[in-house]
Amino acid sequence: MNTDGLNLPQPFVPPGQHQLPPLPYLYNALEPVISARTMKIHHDRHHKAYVDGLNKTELQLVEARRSNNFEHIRGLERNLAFNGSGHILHSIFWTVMAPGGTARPYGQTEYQIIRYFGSVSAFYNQFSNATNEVEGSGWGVLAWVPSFGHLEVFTAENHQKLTDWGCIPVLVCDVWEHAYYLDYENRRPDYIKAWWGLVNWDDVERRLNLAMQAYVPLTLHTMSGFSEETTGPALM
Ligand code: MN3
Repeated sequence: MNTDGLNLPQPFVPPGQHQLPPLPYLYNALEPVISARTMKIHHDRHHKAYVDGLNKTELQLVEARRSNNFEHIRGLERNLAFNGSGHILHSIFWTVMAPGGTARPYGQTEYQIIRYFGSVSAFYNQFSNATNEVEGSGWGVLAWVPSFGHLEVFTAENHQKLTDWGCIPVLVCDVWEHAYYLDYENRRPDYIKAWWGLVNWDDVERRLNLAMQAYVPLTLHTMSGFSEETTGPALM
């Protein structure tokens, strides 16, 4: 499908063509909260491994389709979700942090947080506790849920488990041990508490405004704003 001219925020990525995005700051920019050593290993090795794994899996799936050999499909689908989610969450993770952070949520983010969670502090407390309680390796995630029209806090085990389909992450906190162990050893709560000071709410605000343009309707016939003139044949 030719999507030229639609100004999509993300271009079509052919199978096996994902690239590791560069960090938007120097390795040592987030010190003392996150050390340069942790950032370098985390970005250059861990994130890169997910990009490489995603590309490899997509190319293996190209070959499986070409040869019509789906003997290994179960593992390939698992690797697809694991590595794809790892690539997406890490890419978001780097940009929702900035040296010194920005003070607090504002604008649409603040409005939607208060609207759903009741207060900014109630959201902070849920996010911090949920993220601290992730069993093993995973993430704390603030996501826009288009189907429900509100924000929600999720935890992701590994990268891909325990989410609602269609939700769009706008703020993520990596609590795999590789994200904090060199700096905090096993003190995950201390890392999370310090991590809040790095959150770049400008980026969260931009991500939320983009996410709120998405539609994952529960039922199509109740959607407003879509008419036959714009959608063609009547929706079923
Ligand atoms: Mn990580």
